Amino acid sequence: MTIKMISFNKLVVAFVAGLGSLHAQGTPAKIKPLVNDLYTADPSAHVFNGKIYIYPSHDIEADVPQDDEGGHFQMRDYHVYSMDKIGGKVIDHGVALDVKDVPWADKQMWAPDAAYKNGTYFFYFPAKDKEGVFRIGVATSKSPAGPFKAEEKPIPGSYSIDPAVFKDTDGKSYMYLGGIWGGQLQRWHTGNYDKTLMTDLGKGHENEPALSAKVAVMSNDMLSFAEPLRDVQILDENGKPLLAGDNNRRFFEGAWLHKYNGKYYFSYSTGDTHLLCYAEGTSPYGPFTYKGVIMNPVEGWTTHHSIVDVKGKWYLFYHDSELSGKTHLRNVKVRELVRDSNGNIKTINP
Ligand code: FUB
Repeated sequence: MTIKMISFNKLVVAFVAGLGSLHAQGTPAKIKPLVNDLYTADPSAHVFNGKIYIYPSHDIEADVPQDDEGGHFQMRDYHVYSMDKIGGKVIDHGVALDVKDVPWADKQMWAPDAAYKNGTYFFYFPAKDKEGVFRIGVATSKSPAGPFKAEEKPIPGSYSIDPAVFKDTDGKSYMYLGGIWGGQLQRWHTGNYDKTLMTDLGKGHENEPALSAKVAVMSNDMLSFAEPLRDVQILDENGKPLLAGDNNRRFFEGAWLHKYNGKYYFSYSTGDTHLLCYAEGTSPYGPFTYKGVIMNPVEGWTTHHSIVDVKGKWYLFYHDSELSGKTHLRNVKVRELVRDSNGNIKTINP
């Protein structure tokens, strides 16, 4: 697949959002990529000032061979996209942040997220520092579209990947983060960085509790954690922690939190089993009880999602590899999220 670059002056208009039509689950509907002129992945979507903003990774071909550590994901910058409505025109606001403008970062600008507080937009992103350790950075702007200016240092005490910030109805913001294998979460298992832990806890640990995503409430200025990171526990139907060997249900990466009808929904990717799953709880800290699959595997190795309320309807943003057929060159998509009358999310078969 060749990709065609279309650029106008300041704003680059991406192709019209290809939604096909948003049929209810079970009805075959062709969901088209939202952006066709760049490869995009890991879409974190938010509604700011009545507009939908998408904060994705920008996939590139760097000719680095594929490995279990995600060495082939060598992203160097971010673009921000916006739409007036689902199905509307997708506007590319250009480069919002480049690795060369982040003093502490070396490479691999992975899945980002954004938040707003008191007139400032905050852009959170993981990148490897000069020692090859993933940290979470923060950059700020007065516009949701950027460009963003990075802080000199990563967030103190941060590690691993995939930051996702949830603002609760009481105004408190929480950051969820973590990813195993290439995301290095397992290397922090003992509290200190252990380079020898490559993918997860390893053989012989299958019956131990699975590694957990982490969460911390953000400081008032949104630039640091107000407390040490805590485990996000996911329990099974008997109230027992999911086990490391439970690959179809345990957390791998790509955490997201949303609140619906007063309940907290923690959702995530199971990585090597390619599912998007969710668990439900009564506090943003958890514990969360495993509920089910949001989406079955897409084309490609990973998927990574966000869930957002757009004028009372809920949508799932995610990615697959339709445009390239290659696992590291992905494209973002959106489709409606459907629930039953108890709030349970209906499984999507992409
Ligand atoms: O895009 C790089 C990594 O792949 C993300 O950080 C993960 O969530 C996975 O989508």
